[in-house]
Amino acid sequence: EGITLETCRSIVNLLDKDGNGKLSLTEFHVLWMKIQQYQKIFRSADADNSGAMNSHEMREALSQAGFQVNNAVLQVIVSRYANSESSVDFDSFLSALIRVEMLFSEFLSLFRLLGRLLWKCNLLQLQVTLFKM
Ligand SMILES: [Ca+2]
Ligand SMILES: [Ca+2]
Repeated sequence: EGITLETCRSIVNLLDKDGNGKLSLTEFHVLWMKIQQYQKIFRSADADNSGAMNSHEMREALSQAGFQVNNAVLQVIVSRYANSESSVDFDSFLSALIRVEMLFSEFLSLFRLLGRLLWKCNLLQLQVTLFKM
């Protein structure tokens, strides 16, 4: 099964840690491991062996990949990536998981940034408090 150009682009965007637009050997290695991992998840979540994910199987796959999503999010993902028979083939599955992973990592880095900001605010607060004493 082939992988579309769009999937390739999202993969490169996600894994290009140094942002040079290319995948180094190390980055490529991460990609390879990821594809194998997702392939394993795809096979194990495909309960009826149809070679595609329905929304129920998709939820199982996402949870195996470590992403707990609610019904609303699941519906959005499935309607975005499913074909006319409401099933998600491997290529779309790969795009979907990579997209979800990107969103989660963006969310995490936002969270970390927020944490650092809060920490700085606390330090400032502490300095102000100490100064007043
Ligand atoms: Ca790179
Ligand atoms: Ca299936």
